[in-house]
Amino acid sequence: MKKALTIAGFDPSGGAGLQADLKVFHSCHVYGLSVVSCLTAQNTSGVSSIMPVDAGFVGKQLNVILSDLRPDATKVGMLYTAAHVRAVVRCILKFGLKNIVLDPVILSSTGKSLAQKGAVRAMRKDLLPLCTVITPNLHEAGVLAGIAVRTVSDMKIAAKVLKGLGPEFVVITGGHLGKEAEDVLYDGDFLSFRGKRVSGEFHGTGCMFSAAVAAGLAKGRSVTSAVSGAKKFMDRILPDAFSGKGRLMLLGWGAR
Ligand code: PXL
Repeated sequence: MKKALTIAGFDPSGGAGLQADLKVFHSCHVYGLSVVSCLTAQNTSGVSSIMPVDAGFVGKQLNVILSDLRPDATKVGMLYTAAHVRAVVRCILKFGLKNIVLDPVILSSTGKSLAQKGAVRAMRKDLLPLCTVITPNLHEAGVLAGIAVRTVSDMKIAAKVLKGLGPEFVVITGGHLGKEAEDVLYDGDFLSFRGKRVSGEFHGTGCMFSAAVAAGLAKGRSVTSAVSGAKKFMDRILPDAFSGKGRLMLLGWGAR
């Protein structure tokens, strides 16, 4: 059985973070391991409060699980503090983890900060160079690259800057582009993935997309094939979303 690890935040709505990742892993027939970095109090309308887990305890969870089970891929989601980033970096190096997918979570879809400035700096400097693939959205790509990203040509400029920070592949997701929904993959050459644009405001799409990429890598797919598979997975689950009072929620099992 192939295994994937997620390191992410706890979302009681189950639409983002750990629980969303586990649903995707399960749905992709990959066994899910999970390490929690933060507790959040949130619902479909937004994140109300964040309680970071002590970084030493994040390290403890990682050391204990990784000294037993070896993930075939690891997805890194919400890391709130620079100490969280350092704990993850130490374990990636100590255990020689491969197939690292980073969803550089910075802001929630409703605009709450999900990473301190120091965490973003540490991500850029210490975590990006260890990543197989990073999956920022337009806003995250802009913050990490230090430029405004609004169009497909901005995405291409940002992808080059981000690749220069060390990851093997950069995928900038274009779900917020407007009419098109084009994702740009860059590893020195560009590849574009166009998906159907589904109208609506969704919760947890970035989490689920990156978890699906990690599941694909865990199953031995190439990055290009894992990204294209994850895009198809999202196209399948988006139309089945249900609504809370706020954003639309994705089921995550990908079958009607
Ligand atoms: O979608 C970004 C995200 C990631 N992880 C957690 C979250 C959110 C957004 O709310 O709560 C735990």
